[in-house]
Amino acid sequence: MTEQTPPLDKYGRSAAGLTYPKHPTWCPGCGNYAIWGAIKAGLAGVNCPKEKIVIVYDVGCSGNMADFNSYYGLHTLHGRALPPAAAIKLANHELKVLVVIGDGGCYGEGGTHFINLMRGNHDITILAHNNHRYSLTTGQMSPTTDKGVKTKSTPEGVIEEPFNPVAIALTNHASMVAREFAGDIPKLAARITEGINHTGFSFIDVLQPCPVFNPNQSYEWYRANMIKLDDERHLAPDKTKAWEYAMRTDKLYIGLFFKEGKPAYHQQVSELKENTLVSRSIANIDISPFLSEFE
Ligand SMILES: Cc1ncc(C[n+]2csc(CCOP(=O)(O)OP(=O)(O)O)c2C)c(N)n1
Ligand code: SF4
Repeated sequence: MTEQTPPLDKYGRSAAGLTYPKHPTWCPGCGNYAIWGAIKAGLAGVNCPKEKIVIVYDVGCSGNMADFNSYYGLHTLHGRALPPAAAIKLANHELKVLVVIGDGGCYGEGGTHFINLMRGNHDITILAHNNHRYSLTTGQMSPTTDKGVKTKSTPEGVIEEPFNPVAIALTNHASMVAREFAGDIPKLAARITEGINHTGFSFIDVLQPCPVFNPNQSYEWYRANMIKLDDERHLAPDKTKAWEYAMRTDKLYIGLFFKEGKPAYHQQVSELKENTLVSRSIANIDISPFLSEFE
């Protein structure tokens, strides 16, 4: 979709206060640039008209991508991107729905949504930008920050054990589970395409450098500490091997951990078998009996 630029003042601002042209506001070296590129490439690889794709953004540095994409989208509250994403899919199951969310929003504030939507195999794709920090709010610990790490909010080091997103996703029946690295754009783009094309809950935990608030986990650090999984070995519906690699702490394993075919949530709702909810007329629905209950 081509976006029309409105009349601008001498500072490049529109009457609505928006600045044009719109450039990313991320810090130099931020992993979000690479993930942004991978999303654009990955969605271009999906065999679906652009207007049938919706991106739901959480709040965070990652979610600020809402300002730079020309897809239909919804910028939600922190930790709350997943329920509207599932609702959009149920309202119009002809749409492809991608969620852009940080590790804080997905595994912290939105952790219960994450766990429970997986159980229903809702047909949405989750891209969790995992920089191991709450970065928009200047670098507090997040659920994935390693034990002992000193951050702004943990001056004596993190006390908790880290949240294990891949193991949690495997345990809670996600039908596609992967971890990828922001530093490999072609691989990440291909995984995003695969996730969107997969029918059911597809989850991609993306290792994302944040050079400002997590300088130790740099692009170089990740390259030295990652091992690529052999995709074919993990396509079997037997989860035992996937769990084994998800639980290992010697290295960070990346690639496809698990994938299985099973009906998605909307495919099991009889009401949705014929057509989409949005295609139905509401002209003759009388809601006054329901409203009268509140009088
Ligand atoms: C319910 C709620 N809690 C906290 C905040 C404040 N807040 C906004 S963004 C943010 C951190 C975002 O971290 P993350 O989700 O990891 O995304 P990142 O900025 O790292 O991409 C926080 C704590 C909020 N807006 N709403
Ligand atoms: S604070 Fe970190 S995550 Fe946020 S834009 Fe800067 S480098 Fe990226």
